[in-house]
Amino acid sequence: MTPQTCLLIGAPVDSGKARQGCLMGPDAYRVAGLDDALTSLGHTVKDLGNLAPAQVAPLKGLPPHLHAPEVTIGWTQALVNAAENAMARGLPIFLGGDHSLSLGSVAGVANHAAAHSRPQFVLWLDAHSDFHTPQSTTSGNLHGTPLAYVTGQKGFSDFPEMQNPIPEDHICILGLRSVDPAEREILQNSRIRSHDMRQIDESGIAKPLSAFLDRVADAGGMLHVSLDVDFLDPSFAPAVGTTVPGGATMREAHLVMEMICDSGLMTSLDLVELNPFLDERGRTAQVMVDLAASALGRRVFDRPTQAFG
Ligand code: EXY
Ligand code: MN
Ligand code: MN
Ligand code: MN
Repeated sequence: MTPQTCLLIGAPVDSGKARQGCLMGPDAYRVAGLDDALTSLGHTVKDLGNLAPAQVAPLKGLPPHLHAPEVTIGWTQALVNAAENAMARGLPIFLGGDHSLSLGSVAGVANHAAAHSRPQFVLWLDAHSDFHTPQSTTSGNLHGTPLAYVTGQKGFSDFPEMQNPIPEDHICILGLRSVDPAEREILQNSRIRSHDMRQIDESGIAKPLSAFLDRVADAGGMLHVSLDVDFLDPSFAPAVGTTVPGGATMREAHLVMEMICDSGLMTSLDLVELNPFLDERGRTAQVMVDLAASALGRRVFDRPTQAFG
């Protein structure tokens, strides 16, 4: 793995849902040793501290059931700027915070890619499709909306404009096992490559991932990886508010991250939805640090770099 300048960006976003706790996520990753784990792999690590949301005055006309929309909008503004700036300096790793941080992290990296005439791709590792709009969500939790926002779906008029929407066929979701009816309809009619746990059980996780990484490499693309704790099976990653049984095993997760590393394509990373309040002696934070390190070079044996594309 080519040594990188990894920029740790704390984004203690907790407005994407009602249950609080993700605000403690960034420091949990720091306590779990993310910096040292990456430094020991030969990377230069710069911890840029924690962001704060832009202040947004109460907005009229938003769907009344939305949870704390103005705060999430403020976070989105802060994260778009932070992501654009960070991409010019190295490989940003956004320390969540809940998945609504990805409204801004993905929008920002997409802006940077467009400014450099590079196509942006997104790998979404999640039990959920996060494809609601402010109108379709029944929970009112905006952490269930980032993929709809970044693909330019309608209904986000009060949010910062998604200037460079991600083409649907530039997105691959792995780990799905909880999709709401409103999301399922859109997903089935979209060009997003969605792979649920049944398909992964039937044909393995490497096959769809390898095909997607080939696609990114063929297009000379930049790859944003968004890792939600609930992609993993709750038996060893319980510290998340939206656990869904039947998640990826540690071996499947390691394989995904090591294939990402082999591809050399990852240019930015989200670590989201860790709620340390629900953790047992920090073990979920440790698992996420281990997986982040696996995407950046941690492994038992070096393999001949697999040619992608
Ligand atoms: N689809 C459900 C909702 O919209 O409330 C659950 C969303 C969970 C989102 C977490 C971040 O992945
Ligand atoms: Mn998610
Ligand atoms: Mn999820
Ligand atoms: Mn394209």
